[in-house]
Amino acid sequence: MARTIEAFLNEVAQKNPNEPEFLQAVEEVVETVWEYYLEHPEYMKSKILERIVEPERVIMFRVPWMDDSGQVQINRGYRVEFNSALGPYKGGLRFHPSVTLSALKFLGFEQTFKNALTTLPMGGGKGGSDFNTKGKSDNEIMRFCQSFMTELYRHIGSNTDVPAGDIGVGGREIGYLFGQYKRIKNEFTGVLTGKGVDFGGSLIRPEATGFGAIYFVEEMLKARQDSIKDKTIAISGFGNVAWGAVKKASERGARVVTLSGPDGYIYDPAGISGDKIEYLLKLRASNMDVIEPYAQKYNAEFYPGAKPWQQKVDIAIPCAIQNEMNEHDVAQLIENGCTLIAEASNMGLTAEAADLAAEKITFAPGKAVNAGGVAVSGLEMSQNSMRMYWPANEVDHRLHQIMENIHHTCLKYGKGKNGKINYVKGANIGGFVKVAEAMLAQGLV
Ligand code: 2IT
Repeated sequence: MARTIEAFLNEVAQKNPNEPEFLQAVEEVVETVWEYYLEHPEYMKSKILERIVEPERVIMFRVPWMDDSGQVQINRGYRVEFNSALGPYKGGLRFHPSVTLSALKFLGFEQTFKNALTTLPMGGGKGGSDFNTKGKSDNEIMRFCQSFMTELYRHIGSNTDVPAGDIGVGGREIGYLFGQYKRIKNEFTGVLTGKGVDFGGSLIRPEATGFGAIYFVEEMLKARQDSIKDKTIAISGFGNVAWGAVKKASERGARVVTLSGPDGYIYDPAGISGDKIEYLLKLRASNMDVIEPYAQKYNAEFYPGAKPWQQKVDIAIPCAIQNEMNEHDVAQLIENGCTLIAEASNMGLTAEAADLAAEKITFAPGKAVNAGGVAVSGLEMSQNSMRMYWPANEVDHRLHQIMENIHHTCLKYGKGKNGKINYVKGANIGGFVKVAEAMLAQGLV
């Protein structure tokens, strides 16, 4: 058995070459739970940590499809079934050119602890493809989704593995994936979440990740006798997470002044509210993956090739993709007076950036901040099992309670003697304990 954390991490690094994102995620978790691990000989004896970093199953497959000009295209599909100690594998599908085995292993690993934090019965998994939705027609996206599901269907099921959306996979893609699953299996079941509300989807699921992130930020502010009202916020991305976060933040009286895309970012000092928020949905549906049209339409400033972290704001909420904020960005935000960073993207901060933010200001990690999305997916699974729908206010109320609860868990395991809350430690230990206890009880499997 590895005796030191260095030896343990070295072994993981050797076993998983060329997987930098996965190792980054493992290091962050192991560094914060190591002490707790050493204090629990029963975990060590059963090699819980050694087992928890090994996915239960990895599926990789070919996804052939034909584009509109009749050319054959080949992508790679994946499903990483990471951990089923707490329930069926659960986590999104990401369609993005940056998708690799390393990226999906990091996401599946994070998902395991995030799902544990929600307290709902869900294991951890993640999947997707290096398919780039940018510039694709609706028909091409449909054919791709059908081909992807033609292989994936045999590995998933409402009690086995329940995928959902992530970057590049929204309501439209989930609809096509669901249709193909239903056709092949001749079964109408809750095998995917994020479905349209007419065929089993939950109200509030599209809003859930962003709403949950703002509910969590409100808890963080409350813990220091502050509130979100009148705060200026920088947000990155313009997809589903950013949309929900802007919507809830503006409803709560905060002013969101930035959004970003791969082309740069927009600065809208008047604040993004009302019609401007719904315009994001149109931008997303266009498949162009650019934010510049927002600046033209609403007369905002556009900064090509730059990141929104150069603006002066009170709060920053990265909502785009992993490692989108580095330590220079964090230093600049702090210099401009920012006092809180909440990661709504999964591992949105580099390891150095996260360390700096946690040391100097208030920082909370993605697995706590963005857990609202998968939490409402869990509620969608419950509604599907019961074959009924809950009204929006009921789902929203449950989401709010879950986010408050996750904040409590962070306090329980992360509050230091000096009163400072280490949210990374709190979230990691909180999630780890739940998964570890279940694994211990289920024997050597
Ligand atoms: O990263 C995430 O938590 C998600 N993409 C949502 C996963 C889900 O199953 O709803």
